[in-house]
Amino acid sequence: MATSDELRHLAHARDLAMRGRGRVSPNPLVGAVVVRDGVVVGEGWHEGPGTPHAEVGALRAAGDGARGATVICTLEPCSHHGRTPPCCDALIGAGVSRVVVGCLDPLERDRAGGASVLRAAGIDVAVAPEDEAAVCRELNAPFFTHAVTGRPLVTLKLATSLDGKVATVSGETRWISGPQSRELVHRWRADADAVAVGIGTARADDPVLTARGVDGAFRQPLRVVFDGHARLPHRGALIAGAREVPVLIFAGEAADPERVAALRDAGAEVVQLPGSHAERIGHALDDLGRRDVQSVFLEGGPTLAEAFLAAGAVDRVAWFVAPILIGGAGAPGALGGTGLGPLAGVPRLAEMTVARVGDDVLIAGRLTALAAA
Ligand code: AOF
Ligand code: ZN
Repeated sequence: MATSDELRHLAHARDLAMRGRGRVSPNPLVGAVVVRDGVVVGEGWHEGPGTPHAEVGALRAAGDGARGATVICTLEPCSHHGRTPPCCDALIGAGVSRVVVGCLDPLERDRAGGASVLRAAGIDVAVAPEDEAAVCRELNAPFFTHAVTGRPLVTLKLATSLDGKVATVSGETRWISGPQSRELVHRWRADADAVAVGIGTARADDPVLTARGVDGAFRQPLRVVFDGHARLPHRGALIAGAREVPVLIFAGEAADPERVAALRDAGAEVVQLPGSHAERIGHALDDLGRRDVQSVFLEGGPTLAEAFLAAGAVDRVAWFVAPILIGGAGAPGALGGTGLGPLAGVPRLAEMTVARVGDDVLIAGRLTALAAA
């Protein structure tokens, strides 16, 4: 059993883990503290692939203070040689007497198992209670989703007027949500491994899809366009910067070979996928998962958003509602397509949260009973 003091240190270790935000993928965000006689003698967090793990950083900071101490870490210590040596060896070598683990690592199931290795070495190991473990897993929701399913976690972001529109009748889209919401969206882009849009939005808005105005170091997300017929304009903002921030286009097999070749010449990667629109979404997520893309931030438009929902491919929704009324039967709503089925079967948000962001309202939640399930 972890003590209440240890759980307090675990919360601090989660804060430390967040210092790696936006740059650790495909590794998890991890924080660790070394505590001796109730006093923190070392702190560590993971900075990114190839750099020391959080536990090793904390042990180094503690030096001799680690002998006989308790180490509290947000994720089960690793037992394997990856890009860096096993943390278990480091913990055993440092002579720690107790390790409190925030949550188990799904990847350790195929390894020796960090908790068992430590126990076998005579170290007392406690795993945090389920409610705390859930908070630790949430810190790395994309890492967990990818580890378990091989696919990225997909978050659908939408911004609509109060009457559910994403554009006026004349096609104006800028801006529906307010500046604070847009700032938050840039933070989320920086956190994501990939940002995706459909060809309709790419053509209508000519978006850049990079993260801008975000504090601290982060990596730009891969920019993904679902473009069945390879119609992305060569002179658009996405292609203009494709040699600096990569652009990946998912097209259908029937896309015009000349257009595909021209997009490749312009610096984009084009992957042609077989099957229907819905099947291609599944193939694209498999492809992204194989590239270690653990999170996709899906920014619309209405056709792609509905297709993802219809394919059961959305894990989370973040919906900004701005206090404006657009009106007009011809003004597009947030979701296009042919609809998500009878009311009894439509997707519904679970674990919903509602927050005020500037003048907007942000409704977020998880999708459980998916339409295609
Ligand atoms: C991290 N940082 O602080 C911890 C991790 O290739 P490697 O050696 O960096 O190993 C990566 C794996 O190690 C990762 O997938 C996770 O299972 C485990 N723990 N990883 O990057 C850390 N503690
Ligand atoms: Zn490790």
